[in-house]
Amino acid sequence: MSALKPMKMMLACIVLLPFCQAALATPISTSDVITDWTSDVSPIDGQDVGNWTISSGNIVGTSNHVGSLTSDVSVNSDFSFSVNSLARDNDTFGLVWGFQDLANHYRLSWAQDYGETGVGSSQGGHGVDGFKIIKEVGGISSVLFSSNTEYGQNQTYDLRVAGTVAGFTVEVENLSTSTLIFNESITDTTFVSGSVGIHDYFQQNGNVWSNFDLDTGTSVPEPSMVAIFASGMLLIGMRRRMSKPVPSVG
Ligand SMILES: [Ca+2]
Repeated sequence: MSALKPMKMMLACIVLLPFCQAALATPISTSDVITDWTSDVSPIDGQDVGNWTISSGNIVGTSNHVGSLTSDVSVNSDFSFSVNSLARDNDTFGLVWGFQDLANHYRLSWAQDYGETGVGSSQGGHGVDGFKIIKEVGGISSVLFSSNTEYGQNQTYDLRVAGTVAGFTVEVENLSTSTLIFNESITDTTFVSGSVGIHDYFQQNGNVWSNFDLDTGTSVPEPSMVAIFASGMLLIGMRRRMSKPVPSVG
C-alpha cells in the first residue's frame, strides 16, 4: 500500500467533514418528541393546563392548553432548531432554547391577545400584543426584541432559531403565504448551550406542531469523527516507521 493512501483518506475526511456535520440536522418524529422530551409547566409563569398529545401525527394540546415540551438533549452553540406551528387560538405560543430550566432560558412568545405581561411594550389582555424574544435569568424576564406584529389564526408558521458566534438568530416564516416575517439576529451569549422546545399559553386545543428538526451543532467533534482522524494518524505513523530505510550493518 502506498504511503499516500492514508493521507488521501485523511484529506477525504477533512473535505467531507462539513457534510458529515450537516448530516446531523435530523428530523425528529412527533412520537419521539412526545416520548422523549420533557413535558412541563409554562416557562412564562408556571401555569399548567391540559396535556401534550398526538393527533393525526402532529403534536397538539388538550383543553385551553398551557405547557412546555423541552428536548432530552442539550445542543451546542451552533445548533439549529425548526418546527412548524399552526395557530389555532388567539393567545400565545413560541419556542424555548438555551434552556437550563424554567427560570433560565431564552424564549420566543408570540401573541394575539393575552400575551406576556410585565415585559415589552404590550401588556397582555385584549388589544395589541405581538412578538417578543425574552431572556429569563433567575426567573426574571427581560426583552431582547419586541414587535407589535401579531400572528394570524389558522396560519402555519415555520419557527427557526440558530446559534451564531455572537448569540442567535430567530426567523419566522408564514408558510401559508410564503412570507418571511421575522429575521432577528440577537447578540447575547448568556446561554450558549441547553435544551430547545416549544410552548403553548392558553391556546385552545394547542397549536398543531409538526416537522421538528434539530441540528445539535458541531462545536464538539463527534466521537466517530475523532476515531476516523485518530486511525488516519495511526496509519500514517505506522507507514512512516515501516518506510524508514533499514540501517546497513557493518
Ligand atoms: Ca385560549
